[in-house]
Amino acid sequence: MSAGPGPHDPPSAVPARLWRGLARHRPPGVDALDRAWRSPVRGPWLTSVLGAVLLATLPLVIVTGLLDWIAYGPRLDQAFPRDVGWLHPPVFDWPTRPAWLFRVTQGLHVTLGIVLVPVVLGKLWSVVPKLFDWPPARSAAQVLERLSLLLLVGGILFQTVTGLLNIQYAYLFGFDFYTAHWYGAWIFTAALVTHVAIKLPRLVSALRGPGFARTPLGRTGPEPADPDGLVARRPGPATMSRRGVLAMVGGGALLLAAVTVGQSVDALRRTALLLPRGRSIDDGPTGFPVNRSVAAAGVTPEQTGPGWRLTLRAGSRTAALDRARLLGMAQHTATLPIACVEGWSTAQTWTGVRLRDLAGLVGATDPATARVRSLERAGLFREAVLHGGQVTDPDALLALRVNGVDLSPDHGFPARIIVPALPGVHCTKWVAEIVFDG
Ligand SMILES: Nc1nc2c(c(=O)[nH]1)N[C@H]1C(S)=C(S)[C@@H](COP(=O)(O)O)O[C@H]1N2
Ligand SMILES: [Mo]
Repeated sequence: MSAGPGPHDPPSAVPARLWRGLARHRPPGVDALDRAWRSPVRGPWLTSVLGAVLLATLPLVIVTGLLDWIAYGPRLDQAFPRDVGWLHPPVFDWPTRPAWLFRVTQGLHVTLGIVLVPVVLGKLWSVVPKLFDWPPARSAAQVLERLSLLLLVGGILFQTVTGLLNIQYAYLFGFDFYTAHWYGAWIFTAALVTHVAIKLPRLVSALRGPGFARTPLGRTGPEPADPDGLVARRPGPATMSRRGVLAMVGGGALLLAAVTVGQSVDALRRTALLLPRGRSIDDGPTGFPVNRSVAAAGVTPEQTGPGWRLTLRAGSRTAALDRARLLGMAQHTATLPIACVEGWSTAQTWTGVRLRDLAGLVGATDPATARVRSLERAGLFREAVLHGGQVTDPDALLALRVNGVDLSPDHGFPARIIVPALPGVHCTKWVAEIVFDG
């Protein structure tokens, strides 16, 4: 155990008289909270068990979040946010293999972010009296630590709330989600690294010490007073054992997992109760989730009717193809996922023309990029850029059919992009034009 002063002793850095004065003049609310927070299960062990779970899982949420940003294509100037200066992970061209890569990274990011909510809340509950510690400052180091805690707690709440609202398409906040979530992630990560650096030794020693995983309610009592002051000053009787608390937190996490994994696992789609898109879909060949319907996109039947042409360009060469001409070209079939950054994904079997064959039609044998334009003329989905590898992959398609039938209007008829491991947002529907560069 650490030598230094205990949590309720006067610290050496503060003049003794000032300290006594502060300690005497406790704000009324603080005393009331002290009396309210008497649970004897609070202490180093419970906090460390929950902390260890978060230490093992939160890095995965952070890394998959950063990977999602890379998948959007910062090199193609289409990652959100766009201008991040030097503050970004190493950037690379997002690969097309394995085809399920983005499905897994974004699925883990969103699903873990949801499933960990009870663990985060449990962890906050276990330390909440510390947030109202009085006197508020003992030493410069402690002030810094409390500031980092503010960023840590504020950071995880902010990231969780903005993330949850985003996947429900509830833009209740007046700022750009991507920018806020991006900078929030860095602030949270910095605070987390600081916190772990400070607390890791405590976590290890608490987990090495006596365990409470088997202690029943009848024998549940407080741990001895600890240097961090996690143990209640005046503990009351136990109403729940520590293993009961862990079972409640774990049960909550499992329950959330059970109603969430269906958004990424086709066979379990009906169990995805939290999914804002695509549970109320039919069983037909095109009855999989729709991100935005043709009506919502403002694309009209006239635009997609017999008069529709696909325009191809490379330098000064152009070609215009109708759907019959495209169907007359070599057709290729591949089972590939659509993986939306908002969390859901689904694998379907697509048939259409290889993008590299289309590039060849206008003499672009090894294009550096392809700019895909939609009939939708305004907004985010007007244009998406693919890098060379995403054009030349043998499964990179301009899909005309799905699961053996023509694309439905909502899924992008007459033609849409589908490329292995490409984020759903770039699988442009209602394609009008493809420009090959370089
Ligand atoms: N033109 C256009 N293409 C689009 C979209 C859109 O709104 N407009 N949504 C994108 C997003 S975010 C996703 S996840 C996929 C969803 O494809 P689906 O609606 O066929 O399932 O289409 C992508 N292509
Ligand atoms: Mo999406």
